[in-house]
Amino acid sequence: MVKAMLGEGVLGRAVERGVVTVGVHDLRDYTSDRHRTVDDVPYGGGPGMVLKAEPFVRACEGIRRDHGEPASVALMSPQGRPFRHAEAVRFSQLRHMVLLCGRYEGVDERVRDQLVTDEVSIGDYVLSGGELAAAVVVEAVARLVPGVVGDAESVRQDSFARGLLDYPDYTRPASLDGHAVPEVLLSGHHGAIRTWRKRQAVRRTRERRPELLEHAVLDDEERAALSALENE
Ligand code: 6GU
Repeated sequence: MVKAMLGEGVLGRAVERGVVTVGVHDLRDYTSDRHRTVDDVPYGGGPGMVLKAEPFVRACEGIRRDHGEPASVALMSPQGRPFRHAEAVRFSQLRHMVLLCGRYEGVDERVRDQLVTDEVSIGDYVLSGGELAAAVVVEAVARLVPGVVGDAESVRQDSFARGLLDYPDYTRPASLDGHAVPEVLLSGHHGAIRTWRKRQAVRRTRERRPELLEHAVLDDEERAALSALENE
């Protein structure tokens, strides 16, 4: 599933071009029993199964041997620190990192003690497995690696890079079932368009994610737009 996802789209093309490399490893390949067992019952009892530490340890040994010491070993888990743009930037600057996917109800704590340098959550909800979360992190991090996205300017303009939500976009037709595109976008007046977009971005952010404005770096026009909204 993870291999299929990472082979698609912007990331898949970047991998084909050799700009980034992604390896996917199956924990079962790092077991030594006939049934390739990756989980076991929890010591002390209780519901559910716990992922064994050994397959993680052996997998990391193999990865270290083949690719050298990773700059981060991140465990995907709902107990982790929230994954945000700042973490994506930090990870994008590492030469090599490992993402460990937890599954079932838990992971033997010695995985954290012996291997993990970062524990990462993609949001306040529970996924049965960390695989989708890992794919989310890989996608978000890879976008920030130079050369992965063709247009570097579009990455710089991305909403969380600036700390504001995006302004609304429109494309043809100019009128759809009586719903017109805002006049200013058809005006050809680039200054007026830029000002309108900044106002829209500030308005949306204030309405939907006001907490983002505490850390957003605003230019003069954006600050003016925000004061205008606050005086409405
Ligand atoms: Cl990283 N893993 C799992 N299993 N569930 C999650 C998560 C990660 N982030 C939010 N929920």
